Amino acid sequence: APQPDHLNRELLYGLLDSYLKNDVVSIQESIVHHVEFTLARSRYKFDTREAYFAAAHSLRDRLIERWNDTQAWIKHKDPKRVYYLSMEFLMGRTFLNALHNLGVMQPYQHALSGLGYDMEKVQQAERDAALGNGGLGRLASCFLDSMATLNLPAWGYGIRYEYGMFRQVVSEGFQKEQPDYWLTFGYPWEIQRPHVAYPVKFYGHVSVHESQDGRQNFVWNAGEEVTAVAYDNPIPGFKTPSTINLRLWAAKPCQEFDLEAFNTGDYVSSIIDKQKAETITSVLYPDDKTFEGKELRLKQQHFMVSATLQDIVRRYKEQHETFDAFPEKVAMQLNDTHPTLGIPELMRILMDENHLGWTRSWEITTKVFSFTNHTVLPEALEQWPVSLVEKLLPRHMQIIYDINWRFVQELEQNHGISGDKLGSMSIILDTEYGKMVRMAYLALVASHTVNGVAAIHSKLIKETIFKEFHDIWPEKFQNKTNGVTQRRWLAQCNPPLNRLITETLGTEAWITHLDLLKGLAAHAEDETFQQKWAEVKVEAKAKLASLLKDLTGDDLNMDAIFDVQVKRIHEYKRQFMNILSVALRYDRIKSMTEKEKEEVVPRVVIIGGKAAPGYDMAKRIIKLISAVSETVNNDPDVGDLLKVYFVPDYNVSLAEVIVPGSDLNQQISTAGTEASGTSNMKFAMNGSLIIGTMDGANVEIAEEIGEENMFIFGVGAQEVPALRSQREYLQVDPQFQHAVNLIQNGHFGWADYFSPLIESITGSRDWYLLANDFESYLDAQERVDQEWRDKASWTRKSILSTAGSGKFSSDRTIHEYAEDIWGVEPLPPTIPE
Ligand code: C3B
Repeated sequence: APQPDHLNRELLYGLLDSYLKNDVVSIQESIVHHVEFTLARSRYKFDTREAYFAAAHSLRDRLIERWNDTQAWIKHKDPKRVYYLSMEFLMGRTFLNALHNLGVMQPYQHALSGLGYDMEKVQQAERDAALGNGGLGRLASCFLDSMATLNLPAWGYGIRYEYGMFRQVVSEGFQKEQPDYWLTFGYPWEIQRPHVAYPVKFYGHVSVHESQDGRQNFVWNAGEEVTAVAYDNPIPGFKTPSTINLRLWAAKPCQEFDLEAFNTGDYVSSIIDKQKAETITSVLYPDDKTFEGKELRLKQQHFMVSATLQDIVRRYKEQHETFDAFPEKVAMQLNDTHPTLGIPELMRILMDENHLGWTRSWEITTKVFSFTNHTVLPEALEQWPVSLVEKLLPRHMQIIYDINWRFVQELEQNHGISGDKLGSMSIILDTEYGKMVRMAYLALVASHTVNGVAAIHSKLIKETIFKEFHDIWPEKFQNKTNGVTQRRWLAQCNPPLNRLITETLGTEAWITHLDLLKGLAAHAEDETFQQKWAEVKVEAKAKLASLLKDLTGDDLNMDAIFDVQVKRIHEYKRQFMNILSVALRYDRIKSMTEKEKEEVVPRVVIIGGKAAPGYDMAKRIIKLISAVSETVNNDPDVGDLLKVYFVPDYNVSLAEVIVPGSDLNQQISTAGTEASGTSNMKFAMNGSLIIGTMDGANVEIAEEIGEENMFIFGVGAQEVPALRSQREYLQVDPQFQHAVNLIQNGHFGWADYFSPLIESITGSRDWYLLANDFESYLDAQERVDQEWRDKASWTRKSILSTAGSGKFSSDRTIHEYAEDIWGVEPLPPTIPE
């Protein structure tokens, strides 16, 4: 880029010598300035959405100055940096989070109300950035918040999808998917960087050239080239000026490549042809844990890691002459296997573009990557056909073969492994449909560390899917129990509880040191405190009730237990078991006398979540929930003793209302199937009691808050394999059979449509063991009702849930990653406030 002839430093520093002011008038000035000059609306007339955009731009200015200084400071200090590579970031809204983290909530509130705008409504004008499916993507976003707050020199890298997670519309009980074009009105939180752009190649062939020193040089002659353009999203830490970066890549047509094509006469077709490049980043794949071997998805993965690695290597080379220090300056975390192509890509960059030999390149590569596994479900494990990888990325396929060849040699020579076992550990799997690349094995071989996401899950991966690897490399395996950011999931989404906790502990230090919540336990028995706690819960319930009123027109019974299960719809998560028990509860109420009904504990059952568009069973489960809801909610015999709602389009912003407003939450996966779960942590923090199995992080939550303060039921993970093999001989519980009969007999209509569901839990087909766990589930539900009758006891448990949730801060998780895996240290920026 052209440089200025003469840089007048003194003048430049003088012009921008301090941070933007955060008094109410300065903020109002900046908002009105953006109304006039950024939005080009009249400052005398702008609506709530325009107020949001102007306020967002004003806040963005404040983020940018912190971002600039943080990045300059990190560059100056040149510490080891960590890069979090993820195909998903489920960010949700940014405005409120940035206000809180920058500590400017109050002045902005006053500034807006002074101008005539209500903060609550302004904030509602923001659309969610939903560039993720569920747990895995939301975890990545919580991690960014923690990395910034802990002052880590960290960046996130991902894709700027133009269509995020689809919008779910439920019509007549059926899920319909609608596109989420979230960028229509622009996204004020991103900064486009047209000059940060890299070519990304696809297809073509590899040629070999002999260099003068007799070395073979591999040259990839690509068949297609697109440009990756950076969009930066500043991520502010809480109570620190540290503002890190989430760099998302968008695909653009490449300008220089193949200019010849333009000169063949068909200029217009050439342009149109190039425009297709943009489709690479157009849409997020909405599959939650089912691997779909689509070529476009593989393109997305390579596109993301190729741009990212070019960026990381360029940044490193700006400050270093050789690659010697690369492993001391760079750590890369692979969020599941989705970015695993980064491994052969780094090898290619080091060998083919920087002329390092295989040995040096491999030594460097294996020191920088680490990888997280998020599921043991076999259908989720990525296996790409060799034929496809070879076609799309011919050079990478060669490198993967080479990696595998050396790995197999090592197994034979150093570990005495041969025969079938060699084949079972090979990165390349031979199947009847041809050869496949097992991405998890590639990631394992090249990473210095692999981790699971909760203690039970980390144990399981060592015993099952990665057993043979654990046998030879036990030291590679670690556990990093997930966490969530208490800033978003408690401090921001539940202001009344935030105030009560701060007032009780006498400090708001818990917002960065969540362990301090255990100080609440001392007040759990205190009646006046219990009273306050219950009032705060009622406030949060009222917000949830008003959301449901808007959706359905119904007024909720505020004395009812608000019983919530919100998460992606999946057979292993067993929403089906939940609705079966609801059907039974309904049937019981129906047969009661008026006198008996007086004893019933009222419930509002709330279920929400999206089904992958191609997941037929999950879609039928949604229809079943809707059918039960329809029958129950319109039955005058039931009144407000039982209501069932399916909340459409469950997303981050809805969760921020639903989680605080719940009394009870369901975490009822078959033991051994849910790697961790993270909503369980959010609910616990907000004083919602868990009914759940000993699965995922529930196990550690029980350790922290006490099993007696939860409603634990069901078989343990160790029993599951044996029970599965005996399914056909199971003596089915009569209540289970009765619930099944109700559905089968058309009590809720649609009997034929539900029959595949019924079949899926019958006899030997019942993979997720609904029949086995049902009796104990009902029993736990009975305990819930009993407990609710004793208000003081329930509230005590609610307090102890929050008090025991300190471990589940993503600050704790990130601290452990930084120490045990990345070897990066906090670098607090010294910026004048
Ligand atoms: C999820 C798992 O299903 C959850 O148990 C876990 O808490 C989160 O990841 C975060 O670790 N997961 C997901 O959302 N998508 C996948 N493809 C695999 C796991």
